Amino acid sequence: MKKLLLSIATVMLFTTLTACSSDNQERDTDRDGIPDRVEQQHSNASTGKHDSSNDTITGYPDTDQDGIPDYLDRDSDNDGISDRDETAADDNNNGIPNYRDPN
Ligand SMILES: [Ca+2]
Ligand SMILES: [Ca+2]
Ligand SMILES: [Ca+2]
Ligand SMILES: [Ca+2]
Repeated sequence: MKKLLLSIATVMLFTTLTACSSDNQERDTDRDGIPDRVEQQHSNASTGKHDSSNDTITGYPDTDQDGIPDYLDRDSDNDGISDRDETAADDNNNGIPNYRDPN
């Protein structure tokens, strides 16, 4: 429950911060270099790996299921490497962008 409240607080904080931003075109709330519009989309649906429980409070993908959606999570796959360093490229061509692919 604490975790959920923390997540809600985080989302509210970011929502407030982004509301002050005038750049709605290429918003990057967590400033990891990957636009929100990319992180808010589910990856290749056929993998079925992302947000399979669909229980995130925002409905956005939460790859590591820590309660923080990818677009607010600086390490979306929780492999210890920041999204900024991993980027949205797909080095191993498995249909999952690097920032969501802990392998
Ligand atoms: Ca981002
Ligand atoms: Ca997460
Ligand atoms: Ca992220
Ligand atoms: Ca990562």
